[in-house]
Amino acid sequence: MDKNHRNVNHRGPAAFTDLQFKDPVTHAAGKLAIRDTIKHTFKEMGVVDSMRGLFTINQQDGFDCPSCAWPDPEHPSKIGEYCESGAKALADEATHSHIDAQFFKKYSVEELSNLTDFQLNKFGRLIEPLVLREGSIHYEAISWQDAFDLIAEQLHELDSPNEAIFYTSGRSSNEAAFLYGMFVRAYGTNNMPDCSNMCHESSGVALTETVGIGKGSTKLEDFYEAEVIMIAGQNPGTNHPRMMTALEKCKENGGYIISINPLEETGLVNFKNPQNLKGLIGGGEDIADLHLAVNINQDVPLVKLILKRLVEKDALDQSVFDHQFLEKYTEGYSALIEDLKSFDEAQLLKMTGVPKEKINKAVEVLSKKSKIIVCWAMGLTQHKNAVETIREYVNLLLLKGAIGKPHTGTCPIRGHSNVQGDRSVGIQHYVEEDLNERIREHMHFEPPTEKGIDVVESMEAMHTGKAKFFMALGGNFLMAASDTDYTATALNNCEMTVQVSTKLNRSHLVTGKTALILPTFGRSEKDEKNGKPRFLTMESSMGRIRQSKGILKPASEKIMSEPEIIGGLADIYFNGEHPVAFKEMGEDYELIREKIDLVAKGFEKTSERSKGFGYYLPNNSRELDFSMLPNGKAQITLNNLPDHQLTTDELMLMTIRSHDQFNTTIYGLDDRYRGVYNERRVIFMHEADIKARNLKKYEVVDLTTTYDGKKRTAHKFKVLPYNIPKGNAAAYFPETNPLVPYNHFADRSNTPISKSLKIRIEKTEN
Ligand SMILES: Nc1nc2c(c(=O)[nH]1)N[C@H]1C(S)=C(S)[C@@H](COP(=O)(O)OP(=O)(O)OC[C@H]3O[C@@H](n4cnc5c(=O)[nH]c(N)nc54)[C@H](O)[C@@H]3O)O[C@H]1N2
Ligand SMILES: Nc1nc2c(c(=O)[nH]1)N[C@H]1C(S)=C(S)[C@@H](COP(=O)(O)OP(=O)(O)OC[C@H]3O[C@@H](n4cnc5c(=O)[nH]c(N)nc54)[C@H](O)[C@@H]3O)O[C@H]1N2
Ligand SMILES: [Mo]
Repeated sequence: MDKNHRNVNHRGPAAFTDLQFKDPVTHAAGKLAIRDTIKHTFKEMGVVDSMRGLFTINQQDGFDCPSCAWPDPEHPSKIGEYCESGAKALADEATHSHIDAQFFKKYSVEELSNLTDFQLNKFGRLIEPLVLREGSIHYEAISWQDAFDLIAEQLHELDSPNEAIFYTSGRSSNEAAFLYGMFVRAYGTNNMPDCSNMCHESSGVALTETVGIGKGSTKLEDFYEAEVIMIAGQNPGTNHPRMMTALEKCKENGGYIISINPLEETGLVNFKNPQNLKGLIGGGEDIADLHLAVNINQDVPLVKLILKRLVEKDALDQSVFDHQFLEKYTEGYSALIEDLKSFDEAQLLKMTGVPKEKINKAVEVLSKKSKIIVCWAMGLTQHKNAVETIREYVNLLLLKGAIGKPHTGTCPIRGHSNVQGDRSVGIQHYVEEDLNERIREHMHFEPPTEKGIDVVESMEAMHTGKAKFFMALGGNFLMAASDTDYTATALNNCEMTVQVSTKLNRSHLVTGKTALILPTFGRSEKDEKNGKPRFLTMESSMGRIRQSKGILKPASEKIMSEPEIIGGLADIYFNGEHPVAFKEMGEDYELIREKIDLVAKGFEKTSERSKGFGYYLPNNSRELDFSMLPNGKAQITLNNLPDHQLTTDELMLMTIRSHDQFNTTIYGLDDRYRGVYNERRVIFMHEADIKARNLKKYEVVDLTTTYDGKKRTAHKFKVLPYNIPKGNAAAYFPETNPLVPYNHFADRSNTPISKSLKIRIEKTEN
């Protein structure tokens, strides 16, 4: 029973679904991907909508793929610029299954909470506004007007605007995010936690400190002729499949690809491009020329070792590093060279777990090449020392002069399709005085100047009762955030929780006293007002702004677009009396874009310039302008080694994504590339670690973590022997989130330590 007297199962059932485990697939994509794509979309959306949808994704006049943030090429493939993931995301949002108030009359939130996340998502699209009233266990229909009134009333009742929290997930458009950010500030708080706090926040912090901008510097074209691409802590075959085409082009041009990952992820090992004939009928090719199977969170020692060896080589004839570049654009070089001397090679090598010959090979390649790109994702960002880890990779790029020149650079691969755009238009919990100044000047109100709170701080604020209202523009906060039990209590403590959503998820079931669901359009849907089509804009992972126009019939006439929801709510909250014309802006996105151009940095003539494939936002690191940094120079940094002090019975666990999920949305139960079928409750372990614990393949175990003396348990996982370095383990998120302590996160970026959890394995009774 929760605080609100509802008997809701906030973790969902720990039930098995009949595992089958085969050899991992060695060929990513290819025919199987096409078969899976077609099967899935036809089933959910019917043949006609599927074909229309798939051929419009990422095309000039179409909609931006709702899946990942990989940028679109200027000459998209005529047979479709989408991948299996994008097609699944489309099928998931454009599904013909719908749920309305009748459905919730039949099923209480208590009953629904005993279903898995996979089952919840399967019910389909939310198609009318709903309210869960205090004391009730059934959602019921509510009009938009009454919903807005109820929320506005609650917001007026709070003692301070800082008792409210406004979360954003990265699928919103620039227009929705901008209007939301303005409403939240006009209301009076900077409490804008964002999914990027759990995602690439560490990249933002590390890059801002070293090169003066929290975004990457590469453009898509840079990939094609790069000499070396390092892919660290990222699984592109599953999570950014369209990146594979760019990697393939790089290889065709003679590029060398190094993967740095505890797992030999399929796709990096062998890839068949379904978008060309060779991929369909040929054998595919190895994308990674060299795989460094690093131990979890031992990237700093790995890069240090590589740097030490490069320093030795450079000392011979000064040909390895770009000394002119170092002199002109950077500071901290001598200090780094001095600092590197203090690390012992043998110790570094041992920490990495990588065979010496492989490191030699990496050093040899890197010593001779200068057009280098480093790509990374969650494998680097979700550790205690994530910021330092990314800074260490930046050191390598700076020493090689591999930034701000063609075919070089930093490339944090973003997750959600518009997570970067949301930030660019003002979703942030921290205060930037120049942004506030532009808000005063162009929006004509006084924005709050007190720093707001991020995701982990929000969890704590709700848990301790400091915050009482939670609203989410998309996402699934309960399942995405760390420490599921703690987060559930935090949400239960709220007076009101409000979710602007497309699909049902557990955050609709684990709520405050009163809860609202405000259903909204998906990206693929035609967004019209008075018969006139409207478009939205997004920013790709590489900083390009483009238009997105849906084409499919909306799921219901009762849903509203995100900007309209925000505009409508703000209008009612302010009783139509605010210098920002919220309602009009929510209905006419041109009005929003006019303001974005004035208020958000780098945006200009967006309505016009975002046509086709749009325009790039300015990026100082691309231009080698480091004037905002100390002494106007890019910063070479000194970083410490990680220190986990694992005991002999502990393993290091990373919580990763399967092939059939998009974050907390579970599309299916297979992880085809890793050979796992029909089950998610598995733990990948090294044979020796299984043996050492007297366990057997498929044996059922509990996973536990103990931080600050508090033991946390995630129940029932089947043991799978896997090709993973000894001492390391992997299991899927979000089933493992109850293990992540809410108060352990990356230094300075506050990103939960979801990729390096010290766990113990306990045998279960059954
Ligand atoms: N289909 C699909 N696409 C997605 C998503 C999805 O869930 N499904 N999610 C989207 C989002 S929001 C994001 S942020 C991205 C996530 O994209 P990824 O970051 O690729 O996702 P993860 O599954 O978390 O994978 C992390 C990878 O890092 C490796 N790794 C873990 N720890 C370490 C380490 O310490 N060092 C190194 N070198 N490697 C490590 C893991 O083995 C794994 O291959 O994908 C986006 N795209
Ligand atoms: N242990 C562990 N935890 C993690 C991670 C990890 O690797 N390990 N990864 C973290 C990362 S990288 C991220 S980004 C977060 C993700 O955190 P979130 O962004 O909060 O979660 P999602 O699962 O992407 O959100 C899915 C929900 O968004 C809603 N939705 C989908 N499309 C739309 C839309 O167009 N508009 C609106 N309004 N709603 C929509 C649907 O209702 C759907 O159920 O999770 C983080 N949590
Ligand atoms: Mo993410």
